[in-house]
Amino acid sequence: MKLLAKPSLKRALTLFMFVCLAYSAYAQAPNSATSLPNLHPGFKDITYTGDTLYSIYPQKIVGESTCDAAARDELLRSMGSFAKGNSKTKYVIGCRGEKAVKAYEAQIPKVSGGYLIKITRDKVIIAANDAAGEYYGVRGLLALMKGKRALPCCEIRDWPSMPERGIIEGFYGNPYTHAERLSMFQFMGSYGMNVYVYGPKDDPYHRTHWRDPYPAKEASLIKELAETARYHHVEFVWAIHPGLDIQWNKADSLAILHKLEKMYDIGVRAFCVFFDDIGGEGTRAEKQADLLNFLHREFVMKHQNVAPLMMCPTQYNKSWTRGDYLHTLGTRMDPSVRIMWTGATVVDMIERDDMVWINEQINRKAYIWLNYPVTDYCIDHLLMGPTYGNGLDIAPMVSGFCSNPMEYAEASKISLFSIAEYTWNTPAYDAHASWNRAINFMAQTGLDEEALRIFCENNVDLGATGHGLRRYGESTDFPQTNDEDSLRAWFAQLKHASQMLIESTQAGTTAPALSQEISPWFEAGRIVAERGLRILNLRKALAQRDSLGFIQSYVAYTQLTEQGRALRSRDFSGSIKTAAPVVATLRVEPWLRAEAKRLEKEYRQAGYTYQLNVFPAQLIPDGTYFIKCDDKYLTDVTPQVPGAQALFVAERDTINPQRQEWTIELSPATNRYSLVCNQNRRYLNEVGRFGTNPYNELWNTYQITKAPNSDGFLIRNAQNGGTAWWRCNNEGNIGFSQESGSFFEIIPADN
Ligand code: LOG
Repeated sequence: MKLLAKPSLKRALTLFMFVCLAYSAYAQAPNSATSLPNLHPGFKDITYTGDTLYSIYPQKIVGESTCDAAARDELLRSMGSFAKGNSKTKYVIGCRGEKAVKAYEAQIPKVSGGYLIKITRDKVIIAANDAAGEYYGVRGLLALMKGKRALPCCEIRDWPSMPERGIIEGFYGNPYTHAERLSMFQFMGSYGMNVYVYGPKDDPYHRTHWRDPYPAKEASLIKELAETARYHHVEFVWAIHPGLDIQWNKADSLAILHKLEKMYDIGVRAFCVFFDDIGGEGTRAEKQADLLNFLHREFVMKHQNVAPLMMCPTQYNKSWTRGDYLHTLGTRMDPSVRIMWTGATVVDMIERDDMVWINEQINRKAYIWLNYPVTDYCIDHLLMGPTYGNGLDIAPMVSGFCSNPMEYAEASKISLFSIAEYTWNTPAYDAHASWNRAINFMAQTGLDEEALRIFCENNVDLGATGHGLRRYGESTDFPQTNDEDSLRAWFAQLKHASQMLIESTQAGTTAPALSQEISPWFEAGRIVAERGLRILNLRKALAQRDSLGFIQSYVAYTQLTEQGRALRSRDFSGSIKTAAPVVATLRVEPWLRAEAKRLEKEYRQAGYTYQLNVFPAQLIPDGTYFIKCDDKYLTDVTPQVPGAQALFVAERDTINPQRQEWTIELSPATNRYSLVCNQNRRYLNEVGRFGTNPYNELWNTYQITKAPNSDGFLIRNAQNGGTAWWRCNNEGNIGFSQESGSFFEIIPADN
């Protein structure tokens, strides 16, 4: 921000008084329109001249009939909120090449969507690079006007950092509804996003039944989507996913061509072909490239106004790349075809090095498919935390950047808002500041902003998943200390915030779309808070030697925990995925479980016998055990070797007995058992090896159940390694079977 005039002292004083006066005029704006957007995403370049425009109301709009329709509608709609008075202010709005803005042409940013706003004491000029620029210019102007009755005279130049910015509806699960999509386009337009890739995995006409045309009703909805998107300057890209069963023959090439023709007929003008998450024949690079070339030649080139094609490759992230697949695409496929890319892994943030690598492989700028805040692989979580980790220097290296969101369209807008800011003004992006603005934006749906902030703070991490992404900044102010008062205050605050959110949902003051999506998580937040308060009561009761009070709080705690486990989201009939909402899982939930367990232990150790039956029955009490199969002992035979396998051996090790002694404990985090060898306290992981990674409860805890008709036990992997049963073979190796497991003896070692 720079000041143009360099005034003398006298002029400076006058200017100062002026600014004060003007400021008070901006500050008090009784009739400001609440529909005006926030100043977003922050202008790239603004220069103040020191003057003020006092009458915002347009006496005349030059270009009103020729300018972009959405730009005109926005402008006219919001003008009602400004005093008409005897305003003489003239507005001019136009595009490069038009007479009305000829004088400003040199200053218009030469980028699609770019614009110049010039405010003088009696004029407001929007001179844009193109129709999209007119629209964004109007949105920028309205943001500047928000809450004001006068405007500082200035010159603004603004343009997007990335050419294509948007959303890819590309998740597994319940696709968005028609209304959600329409609302999304409006949101996107407002915040400068211009691409919507339509590829919901569970739309049958996109994937499993890609050859079939949409029935008339669905087709008419898509027609409306394409039209509405266009009005908001959003390109509606329709994607087809033929890879599950495509045959590389003429008939299937034509089937795709015909489907695209049908979509063209209802108004779609941009297309994408997905080959993600498939195996077999469909994965062949040269065939995929030839198909895209065929569509480019026979479809794109033969129609007017069809955008260059896009495709999502099978090897869409670095960790999956093998052989010369990408090289084949990059050299064989027409250079106009954009190639999508999710980064170093499936779910990852994108940095400069990633872009350097991929762009070199594919001979073009990759089109980013960001798998955030999508939660189809961790559906119990909401991702409402700050969107951070993407490079601030990658804009020149991408051909586009789209975010794959959660199946909760409204809740996704916390992150999408930040993606919009990031893609519009990449170098200036500030994840935390943007997150705060996003919360402010969402609170306008009728939620208390501070309560919403607390809620979002506790819905940040997604837990351990096969994809590995973590978001560690969750519940950051949860007390590290054991201090009773601060813990109580923390849980009380979460309870209060959750209750406020629940109440505004019940009172119907919140936008129903949002509250329907996330109210089960509001409830989950309330339950976490209540459980925390009960834990503190347990502590107190124990300190006061009040066994009755202890048991009462314990029962209440258990009931609340069960209520929490019973919560469901999206469990309507026909729902593709149903979630069991969880909140604050990174730090608070493990703390609660560990405390409940610790307090139970203390209660028992203190010698109380009153109502021990309220505690969860544990099949194998925490302790040290031998684990035997076919009379052989599970043994750490190579304690020095990282990643070594544990083996079943026939002999007792009398020199290092602890190599056969296992500490078995029920993990409070997962409710499954961990197996730790007493030799050097290494955890056994799900492939029967001693991991060198730090403790990861999903990899290192097991279900142990009683084997039917036997004294033995079955051991079963829990998650990342699949759900296989342990099965030991004749050599004493741990193997895995989906069908049935071996029987294991688990014998206390201290008897
Ligand atoms: C799918 C996507 C899914 C996402 C996250 C791509 C290119 N494809 O692993 O549909 O939403 O991961 O689960 C994917 O990302 N496959």
